[in-house]
Amino acid sequence: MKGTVLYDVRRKLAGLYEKTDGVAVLTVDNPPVNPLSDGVRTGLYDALVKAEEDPTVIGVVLTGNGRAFIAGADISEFGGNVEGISLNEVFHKLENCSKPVVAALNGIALGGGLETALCCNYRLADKNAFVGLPEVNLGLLPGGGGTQRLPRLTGASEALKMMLSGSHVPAKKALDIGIIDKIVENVVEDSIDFIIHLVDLCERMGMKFSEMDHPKVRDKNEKMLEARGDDKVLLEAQAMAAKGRKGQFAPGQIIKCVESAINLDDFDEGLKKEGEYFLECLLHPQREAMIHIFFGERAASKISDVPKETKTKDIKKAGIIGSGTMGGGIAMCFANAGIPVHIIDQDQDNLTKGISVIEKNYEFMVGRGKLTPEQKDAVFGLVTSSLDYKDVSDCDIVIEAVYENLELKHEIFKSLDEHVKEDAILASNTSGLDIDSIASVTNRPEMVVGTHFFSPANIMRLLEVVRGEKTSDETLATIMAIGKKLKKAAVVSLNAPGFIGNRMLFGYTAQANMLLLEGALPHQIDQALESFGLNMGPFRMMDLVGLDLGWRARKLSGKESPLHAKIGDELCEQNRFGQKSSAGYYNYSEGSRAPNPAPENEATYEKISSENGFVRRDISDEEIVDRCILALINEGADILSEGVAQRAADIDVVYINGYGFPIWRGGPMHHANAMGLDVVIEKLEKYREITGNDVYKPSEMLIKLAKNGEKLGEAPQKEDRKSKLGFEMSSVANNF
Ligand code: 3H9
Repeated sequence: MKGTVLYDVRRKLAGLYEKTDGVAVLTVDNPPVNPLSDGVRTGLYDALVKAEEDPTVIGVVLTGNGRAFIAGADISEFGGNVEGISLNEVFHKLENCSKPVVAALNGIALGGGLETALCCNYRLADKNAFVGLPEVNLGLLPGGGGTQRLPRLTGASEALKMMLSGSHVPAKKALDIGIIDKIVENVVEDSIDFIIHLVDLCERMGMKFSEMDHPKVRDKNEKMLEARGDDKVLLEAQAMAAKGRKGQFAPGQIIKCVESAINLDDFDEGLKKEGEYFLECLLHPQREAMIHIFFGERAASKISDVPKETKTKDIKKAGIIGSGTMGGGIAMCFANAGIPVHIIDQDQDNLTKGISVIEKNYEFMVGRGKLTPEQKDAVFGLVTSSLDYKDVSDCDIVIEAVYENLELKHEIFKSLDEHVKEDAILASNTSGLDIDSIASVTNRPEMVVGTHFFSPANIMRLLEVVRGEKTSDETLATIMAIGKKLKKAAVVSLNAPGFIGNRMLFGYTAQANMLLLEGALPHQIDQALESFGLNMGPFRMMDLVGLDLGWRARKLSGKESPLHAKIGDELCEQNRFGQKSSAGYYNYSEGSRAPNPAPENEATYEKISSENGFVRRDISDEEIVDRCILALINEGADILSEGVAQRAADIDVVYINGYGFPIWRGGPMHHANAMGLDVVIEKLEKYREITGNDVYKPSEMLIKLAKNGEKLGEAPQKEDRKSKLGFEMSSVANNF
């Protein structure tokens, strides 16, 4: 029988433990994932004292209730006053327990959870358990001894890879690299037996059990001594951090900790160093920004006016219309989540091509060791295809992913409504068309929704969920649940032009283009914004997307180019469409995506500037960053005040996961809060005066919040959150 230590976050429940065959079994129970909240720490500490004091207890088994062993420190406690017993006091008690302690890893063991296990003498795991030190994703380092203990088990190189990537390591691999001792069938029972077996062993050897030595990770020095004097591992780690975690503070701190583990003779000195470096992370603004996104992503899945208990549909099979880049990528998302998916195209050649791209993507993953050939066969086997709409009739959701043409989408949705079973959801991957108009051609508008995936859909995490006027709660709740299953960061937007992301992007790229017109050059603007932390500057991005999209749309409509689009349109007249024509704002060599300067464009810039009355001037990097980022913030504030986004953090989640905004700045809205809204307004006014551009007219919401000393947070409550917001049919993307 399993014993229990019951502690919840609010310390409502008293601690207790139970004994089985002389073994104290302590079960952490802090649902849903057992973080080490104040009450858990106190409970664990008290239970260890009790087990030590009880002469009938021979050893301790520590496990977790539910799907987690322990998911780490309680993230919500960071940045506040931590009460009660500290984690490191608990770890000290655990490591120095006078009786052997076995960590019975029943499930998730992350961060402080794995660090807890590393303080135990033995680690047994269920085959489905996984471990990891993902603190880096929160702007932190493993501050419970993880940076000192993990390298002692795995070696510095493997430990650094784990800590810098924050990856989850499955039990089998954890066994192979030395983190756990054994994978077992019934983790708690087998851990109890393990202790009893140790007693037997002692008896057979004529030894007293109380005198038996049990291994401690802190004493394993061989791997640290081996690494001493060899800088290669640390240099590799620095290169890894520079590549994958550009601009982040915590990775460098992690490397310094491991350097201490390698070079210091005294384990406790290493722990002390870790404590100092951890504190620096804790106090760093990046920690607050990244934790804001951790909770922001989880909050985004909760829709304020959709009851928590809304029932969701079970999605057993998905259909995709269109086998192009988006359709193929979306199909992969479903297959990767283990959901069978059927793709329809109207053209056999397109379909064959699309399916072979999917297969190649999976083969590429096999080549990189991300999938075994068997796994590839299994996952690719979930993808089927045909030319007939009848073949998606049994799907629970069908997602249309064809090019952006409203008439075509109307036709497709009419067909889907006819062929697909009555209770299935019909979704459109539109990036800017009116979902209500699409829904209106069906007999089930309440089951129509926008699911805007980002390219490449199998890699990008953002899923913008567009809520139509009639979209039902059940449809929305189902899409949010499926988003989680597909491992997406799903965010709800009302059906309004540009939704959340593209509307903000429009203001941002327009300002980058204005800066070009006023005198800055594309590479200067790109470099300034990339130094700020964006993955890719706006001109590299526009070259990647293609300058011709907006230009063609404007030509078709006979509209004159707006000021900000004049230079781009002129480049298109010269057949400079971006990467696709090897020339745009930059030049590209055959087969390469690396941008090279294009000095031949400068005469065009001069000409267009002067034709439009601009005297080109030197523009500082500070002005570039300020103007582009302020345009994002101001538009974001309007989006929030209109209720298009539910909360400021949703906008941050969109911009980080879909548009390459640096996570360590917490997104544009968090960045605005961190700057101070009064400073934001001051700067907006300043640039409004310099440019005469109303883009910088501070949003009413910003003014109001700043006046009250408040921050961007929840959208104001609206009586009808679903109300339609004047939808212009032109896609915002056409305005680039
Ligand atoms: C650390 O350990 C520092 C130490 O080294 C040193 C200190 C000195 N705390 O994600 P889900 C909540 S840093 C508090 O939807 P899933 C989460 O907010 C920590 N709350 O489930 C959500 O709440 P709600 C290192 C937490 O199954 C609910 O649990 N550890 C924590 O998709 C369900 O979460 C990590 O970074 C926490 N530690 O994924 C692990 N974890 O329902 C962070 C979760 O109100 N956690 N919650 O929205 C995760 O990666 C995922 O949550 C996990 C489960 C994989 C565990």
